[in-house]
Amino acid sequence: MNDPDDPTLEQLMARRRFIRTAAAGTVVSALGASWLLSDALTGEARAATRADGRPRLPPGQRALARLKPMGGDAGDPSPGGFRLRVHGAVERPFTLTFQQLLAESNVTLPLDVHCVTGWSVLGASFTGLRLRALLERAGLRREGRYVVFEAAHGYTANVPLSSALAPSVLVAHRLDGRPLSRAHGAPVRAIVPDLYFWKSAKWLTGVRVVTRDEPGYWERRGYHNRADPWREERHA
Ligand SMILES: Nc1nc2c(c(=O)[nH]1)N[C@H]1C(S)=C(S)[C@@H](COP(=O)(O)O)O[C@H]1N2
Ligand SMILES: [Mo]
Repeated sequence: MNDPDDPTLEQLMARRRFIRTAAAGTVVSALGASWLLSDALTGEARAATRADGRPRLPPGQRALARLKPMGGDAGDPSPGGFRLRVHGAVERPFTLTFQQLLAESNVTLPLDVHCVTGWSVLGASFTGLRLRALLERAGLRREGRYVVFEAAHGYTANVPLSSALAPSVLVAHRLDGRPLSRAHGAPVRAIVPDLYFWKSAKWLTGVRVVTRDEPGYWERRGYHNRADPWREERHA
């Protein structure tokens, strides 16, 4: 008998083949069972380790194949109406149009996102520019401590400057090669992959550097101020 915790090489190979096929969508469309894909992705993610040594899947999360639209008060999705203000504790505040943001976009990165409700998507492809580049262009003042993302209808999210400057933090306008859909924040959203997903403001209108912390929309409603998924900082 095979010990289920000690699979044979053939079983491992079969499992890998299954995951590949499932990830390609064939098993899912054939069976119409996305939970099967989620099980496979979750199993694979649990075994994986990030370059920084942390597990690929934070505790209490399961992997989904694609982002779930989580709602929110949508803003104007038209690129023509878009403006992004970079302001606050910076030397040279400025405003970008969508065309200017496109012109400065220079990265497409596979990023993992982790929703506090328990789902994660691993390696979603986001296109945009690094927040760090925008902040460098604006010139951070020494007293800056936090970034507040400002979004349509008053939604905000606060992120410590040290996290906001990470090279994986993006101002993004494409997901998996296509323009962001309205549900996912069109035309532009923030992506802060290493904090719970509520920090990733959709329908982004501003990036404000502040000298004192300003808890955002969810942080004022009982969610954790820091939101580290590996410490399960879900609620305050
Ligand atoms: N402007 C704005 N951004 C937001 C929200 C929101 O309500 N308004 N919800 C947040 C929450 S709670 C989550 S989990 C993610 C969901 O992003 P998604 O709908 O693209 O999956 O967006 C975050 N960004
Ligand atoms: Mo959320």
